[in-house]
Amino acid sequence: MDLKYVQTTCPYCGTGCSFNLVVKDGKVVGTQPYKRSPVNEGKVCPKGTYAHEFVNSPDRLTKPLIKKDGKFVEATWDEAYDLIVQKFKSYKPDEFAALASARVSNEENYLMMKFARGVMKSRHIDHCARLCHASTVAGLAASFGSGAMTNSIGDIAESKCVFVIGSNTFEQHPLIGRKIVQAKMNGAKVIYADPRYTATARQADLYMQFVSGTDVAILNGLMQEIIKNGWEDKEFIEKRTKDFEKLKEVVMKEDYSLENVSKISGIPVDQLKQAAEWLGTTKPGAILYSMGITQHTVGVDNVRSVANLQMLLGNLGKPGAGVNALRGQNNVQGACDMGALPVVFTGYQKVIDEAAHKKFADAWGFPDGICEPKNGYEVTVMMDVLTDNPGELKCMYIMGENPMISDPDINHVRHALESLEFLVVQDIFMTETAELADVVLPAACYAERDGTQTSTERRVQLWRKAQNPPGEAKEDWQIICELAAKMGYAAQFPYQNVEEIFNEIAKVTPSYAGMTYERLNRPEALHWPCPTTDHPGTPILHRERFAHPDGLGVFAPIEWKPPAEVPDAEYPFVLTTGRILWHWHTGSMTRRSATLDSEVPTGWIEINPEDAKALGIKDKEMVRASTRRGSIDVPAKVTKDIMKGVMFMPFHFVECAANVLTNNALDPIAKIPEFKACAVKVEKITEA
Ligand SMILES: Nc1nc2c(c(=O)[nH]1)N[C@H]1C(S)=C(S)[C@@H](COP(=O)(O)OP(=O)(O)OC[C@H]3O[C@@H](n4cnc5c(=O)[nH]c(N)nc54)[C@H](O)[C@@H]3O)O[C@H]1N2
Ligand SMILES: Nc1nc2c(c(=O)[nH]1)N[C@H]1C(S)=C(S)[C@@H](COP(=O)(O)OP(=O)(O)OC[C@H]3O[C@@H](n4cnc5c(=O)[nH]c(N)nc54)[C@H](O)[C@@H]3O)O[C@H]1N2
Ligand code: SF4
Ligand SMILES: [Mo]
Repeated sequence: MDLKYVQTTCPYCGTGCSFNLVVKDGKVVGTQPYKRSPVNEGKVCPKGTYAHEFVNSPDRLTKPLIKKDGKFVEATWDEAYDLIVQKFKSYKPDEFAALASARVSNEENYLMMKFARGVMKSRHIDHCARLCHASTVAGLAASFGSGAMTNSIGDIAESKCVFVIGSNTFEQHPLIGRKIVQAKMNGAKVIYADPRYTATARQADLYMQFVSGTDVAILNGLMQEIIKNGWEDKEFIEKRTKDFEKLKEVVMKEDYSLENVSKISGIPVDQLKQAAEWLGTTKPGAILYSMGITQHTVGVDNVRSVANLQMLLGNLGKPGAGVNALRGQNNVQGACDMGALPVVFTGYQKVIDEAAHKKFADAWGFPDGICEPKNGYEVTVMMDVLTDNPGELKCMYIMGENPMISDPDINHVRHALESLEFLVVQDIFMTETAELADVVLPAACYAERDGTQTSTERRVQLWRKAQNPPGEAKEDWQIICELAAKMGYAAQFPYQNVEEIFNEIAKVTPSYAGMTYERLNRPEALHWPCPTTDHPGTPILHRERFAHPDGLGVFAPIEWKPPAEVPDAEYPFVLTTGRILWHWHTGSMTRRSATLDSEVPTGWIEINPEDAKALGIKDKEMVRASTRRGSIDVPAKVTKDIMKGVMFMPFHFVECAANVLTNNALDPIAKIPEFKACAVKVEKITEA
């Protein structure tokens, strides 16, 4: 049999595993281990194993679609482009907004950013990092001067004390979970804090269960105990940081005594004591965190508290240590690096910085200039502007995002998107968001193109084309280039292939400046910053100094604040939401993957047995869950894994969509919504 093997990088999570795609008769038919990847050494999780299954789904979009009289009709590319160009040209710059995508390559995110700012001259570009690690990007930049994961994945195995908080690593980053096991086998202590007893909790030496939304209190309490025992790293604090006294003033308050923290969080005092002792006396220690920390109205506060703890312990700039913010999507790190954010160009060069603005305007050479040097709207703010300030935003171009399932308060999102005059959605499937579009453009998927993506550990790796796209679908970068040309900017988008785009990125982005496709084409690829073509890349950040101009890390005094919405008589429980091993976000890919879908065919709400008993609810019974935003019917899962008073829902399933319920209250700095805590009630469904 004639089989071809094409090595590529996994299109799901930010771990950045590699595998081979098996190609038969020009079609992808399977995956096979690629053993030389230093990230996953030939292992993959179930999503990687079945990453071929959605590729040739009969549901793939194959032709452009134009909505006529409320129905989609097939169109030629020229018809679709002509309509889009006519509409796009009719709007003022800031009436247009673009959403880039953590699912597509660096090259494509860069082009979308250039399209929004250069062709449309709009300030408004963002993507799903807003819903994800926006708190990290802002919080770590304030503490360390750089908003990225500080250490590398392999390095976690070197740690002597691994503290995982608000990350269900074994389900959401399984091949990073493997490094926690390796650390454990090397004698490390593993501490885990999460409102749910998850797959990750099973691996922990100490598991602390607590009420969602109490992280700052817990972290402050741990810091107080560490300082009381003299376990802080005095030399590190003295030489490498500033504002320690300000931190001390807050964390040493009686409010954060272990007794008080125990009352707020529900964690027994002896467990907090044990955690503080291990953290304080077992070095080096690594912290791993993800959405449990970031998705709050106090997301930035949470992140800064994590940074405070690691600076206090001197756990930065060395192997086995670090603040490891586990980035979610395959290329969310890259989409941020490429400037698909409303405040920065590539490499976090600020839009409002005149020199940076001039640099990009000059490099791109648009004869009629680019967007103003002003910050644009975040995706969550775009939705609010659409509903609250009609007529300000009129047109959106969404590439590879599905906000109708993934954004908070879906009824609000529907209202927002329906109030647009013109919406273009570019996806690989007809999603709930695409249903609302005026024009839908069919894109190629990861297996159908070359390009680069940047994993959570800042490792820039190659995708390699294994088959042709279905029907008339095109690669995202080609679509953007063709549209730009039709808009009159062919000269600014002259690329023949993705490598040429990458070379332009390297020219304007200091942290990618030393990278070329040739250098990336090896199993270990390169970690940014990689400033020159002879630079080996940087697996560990902040070794000698932090990225602030004075080189110092900054402690922040943070007080605990409760979530925006807390339980009351009407909505007596805390609802938290998240993911499961077998599914991916809005399900567009995993629910079209026969194996993954058959493992877990629908959603549920987790309820503690005591709460279920009080509500008269039995396991697997359909119940009605309601918040101030809406109501859904969903099967109950009665389980001791969830704490009394708290309920959990995965958000992958359209038929019981958690985001009908969630609160779109935002962190004031990061503008991330509070997916991880709102107030809910659950009732038995009584037949009318
Ligand atoms: N299988 C799978 N893997 C994925 C994804 C997926 O959809 N499916 N998505 C990817 C993406 S984009 C991301 S961002 C990552 C996310 O990865 P994770 O952050 O690990 O995933 P979540 O399930 O959102 O949340 C993690 C944990 O936070 C806990 N939690 C809830 N409330 C709180 C709280 O108040 N404080 C704390 N400390 N914890 C709390 C939840 O119980 C949950 O176990 O996963 C990536 N990997
Ligand atoms: N309640 C709740 N809601 C959440 C979260 C939570 O924890 N709780 N987490 C949030 C987080 S962290 C995230 S990252 C977001 C994710 O939110 P989204 O990014 O909206 O979710 P995805 O399902 O990953 O959507 C990606 C879209 O890209 C499409 N796609 C895939 N590959 C390609 C491609 O190559 N080209 C194009 N053009 N399209 C492609 C897919 O079909 C899909 O429609 O969800 C957020 N929403
Ligand atoms: S851990 Fe993440 S990158 Fe690795 S195979 Fe699984 S989904 Fe893909
Ligand atoms: Mo995410």
